[in-house]
Amino acid sequence: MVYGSVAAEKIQLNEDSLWHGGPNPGDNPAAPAHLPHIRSLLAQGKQGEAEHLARMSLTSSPKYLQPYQPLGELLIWMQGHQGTPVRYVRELNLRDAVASVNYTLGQVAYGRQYFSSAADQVMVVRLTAGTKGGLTLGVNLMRRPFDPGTAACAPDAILMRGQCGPDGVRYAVAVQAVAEGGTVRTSGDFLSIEGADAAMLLLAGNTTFRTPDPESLCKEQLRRASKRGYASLLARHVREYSAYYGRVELELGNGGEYGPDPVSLPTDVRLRKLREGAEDPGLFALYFQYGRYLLLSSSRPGTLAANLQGIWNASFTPPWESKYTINVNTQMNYWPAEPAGLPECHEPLFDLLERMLPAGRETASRLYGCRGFVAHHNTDLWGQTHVEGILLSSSIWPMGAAWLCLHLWEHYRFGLDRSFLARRAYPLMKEAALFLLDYVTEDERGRLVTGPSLSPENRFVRPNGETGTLCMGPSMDSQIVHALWTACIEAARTLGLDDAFRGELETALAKLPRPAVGKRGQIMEWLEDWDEAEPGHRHISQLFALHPGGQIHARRTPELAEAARRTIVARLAHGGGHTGWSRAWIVNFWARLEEGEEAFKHLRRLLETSSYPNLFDAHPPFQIDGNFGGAAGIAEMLLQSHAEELVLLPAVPAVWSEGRARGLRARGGWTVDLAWKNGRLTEAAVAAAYDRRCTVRSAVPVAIYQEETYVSESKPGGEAEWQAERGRTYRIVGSMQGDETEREERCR
Ligand code: FUC
Repeated sequence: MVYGSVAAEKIQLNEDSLWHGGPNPGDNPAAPAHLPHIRSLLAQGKQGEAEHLARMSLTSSPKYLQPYQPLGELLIWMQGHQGTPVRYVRELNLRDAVASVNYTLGQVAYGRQYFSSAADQVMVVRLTAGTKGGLTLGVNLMRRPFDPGTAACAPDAILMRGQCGPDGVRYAVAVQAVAEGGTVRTSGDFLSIEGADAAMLLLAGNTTFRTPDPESLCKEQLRRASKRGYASLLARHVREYSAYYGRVELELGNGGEYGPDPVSLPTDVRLRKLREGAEDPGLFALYFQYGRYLLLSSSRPGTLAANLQGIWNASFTPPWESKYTINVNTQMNYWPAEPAGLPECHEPLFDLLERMLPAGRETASRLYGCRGFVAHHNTDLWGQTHVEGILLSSSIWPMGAAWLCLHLWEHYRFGLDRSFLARRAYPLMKEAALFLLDYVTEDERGRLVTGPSLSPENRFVRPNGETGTLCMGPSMDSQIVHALWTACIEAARTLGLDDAFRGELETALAKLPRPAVGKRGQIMEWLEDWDEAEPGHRHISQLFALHPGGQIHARRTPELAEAARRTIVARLAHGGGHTGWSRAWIVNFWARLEEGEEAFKHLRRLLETSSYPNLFDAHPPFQIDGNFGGAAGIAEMLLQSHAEELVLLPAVPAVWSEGRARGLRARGGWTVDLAWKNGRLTEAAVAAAYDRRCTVRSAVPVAIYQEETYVSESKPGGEAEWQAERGRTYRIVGSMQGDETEREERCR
């Protein structure tokens, strides 16, 4: 995090494995003895008694997860920097992931560039001055509390080390200075650069989570990087990063991510104008690409999964410990990974699942006497799975692993990589499905229900006026179980495995409660048509089936879609959507309902009311999930593929009347480009990665060509279909019927 101050620069540091303390499991041993009784109390409506017993026998206190913490701060003290700077610009270039600060002070132009290189595993800061020998500065590391401190570790380098809590990871962070002209020396725990023309600072940080000797690794990384020199480090960083970033382009109306005029219209001004009512379609392209930048920066193969603040946490006691909240937040972080062309960024989440598996098996067996893999609403660096905390509104919810496992399935659906399905996805999905098979019980109507569980993190009002949290068969649970069992059945069939298990799942699936419509025309949040104690609640868990699930579909299940619409409207009427992530989820809901204007209204509100000037999402406070949920929502407005067909421009608002997207991904191995004008699709391209049937739907009739050869066209009022061949790209041309100007323009 680059603060950009002129005289005393502060760079706030994170290393993703720096979590306080160690694992601290807390499966309550009393659970199995009381589980049947809790279930029967809930079935009898004895809410208070059930909740008391559940608290005593399922939660454990006080075993909170430990927080994720910052690595410290790098401080740069500029000598002789007095007076007011002019021509100050601080920027982040999303296309090459380089931040910079430029200003002029006393007639001298100063510049700084900053980047973190995945290629070389160091952070690089380069400082330049417009006069020869014009740079004199001091550098030090702000100590974390309880650190033994920093010391010189070479004539041109300092090193800080410590331990993150009594049984926590040990860490080291080292900084080396390289000057062009001038001199470098250490003094106490400072680095001093004197009379240089330009200078480079290299920083490396490591913990014992990945290496037994973080100190040596830091020194080795610095040694290699300093041998390369700045130009080579920059070129390697840009090449590595832009190979991912450059896969997708998006232009909306007045521009791409740089907007019409990025210099005279900085982001804070664009946000302010938006709040004042201006239209700025390019700002949403920026928000989308910013989400991709953030995911690329916080979640790459080999890193840890992005937590509540990604890797941008500045606090030692961060909100909700900056951990992995897996009743929506962590999942939301990964919604854009596949559609926005960054499937590799999904991998750390799969690593997390694999880390959770051993604990998840133990919790399943100790707490519930079940086989398979369970996790509750929170996890951390260590992959803990126990019921965390004693807050009933969130804690006793055994669906975390199941929902996360659906991400494995989504990764497969997009890329169709069979070996991934066989090796990584299916084994984990199967364990989570197995847990649920053992865990569900049959109610008096023969339905298979989860429980004791809850609808995150809402409360209901029973007909006798009693409020409660714990219940049997909350709707979201049934929807997640449905999605996971269905996915497992399909995966097993694809892999030609586990016939008997598949049969068991099929039988059980038939007894699962389906999304149901309640007395207010809403999707019921619980198995019974209870009222919500908090009707404007930020979680809208009962609409999992609409997004990210697929049981509710805009056109195929119109009654449920209508009930979903009412559910959102009712939540909003009571103040819903007040957190950034909740607003972002609402964007995705409306996009799935193919309501572009509604989706846009809430996307706009996400920027207007739930974004900081640097576009970070505001819960408030800062939480990264809304950035990712918002970016995913934009992708969902442009292209959908959750129901075995590609829907082109399903929810594009009138203010994005013109636009162009390149490189979006769709389930089935398709890569899609789109262009539209006057709100209507003009042309699209679908690249096939497999020999496969393709179905395309769009509001305007289309004709399909392969090079110049006609392939197919839309059936009247419906979709177009054809047999695609792997490696070929199909051109989809929107009909120009009724639009004379457009026809003329395109003929020209
Ligand atoms: C859940 C949400 C909160 C917050 C927290 C991290 O508890 O209900 O709004 O996002 O996670």
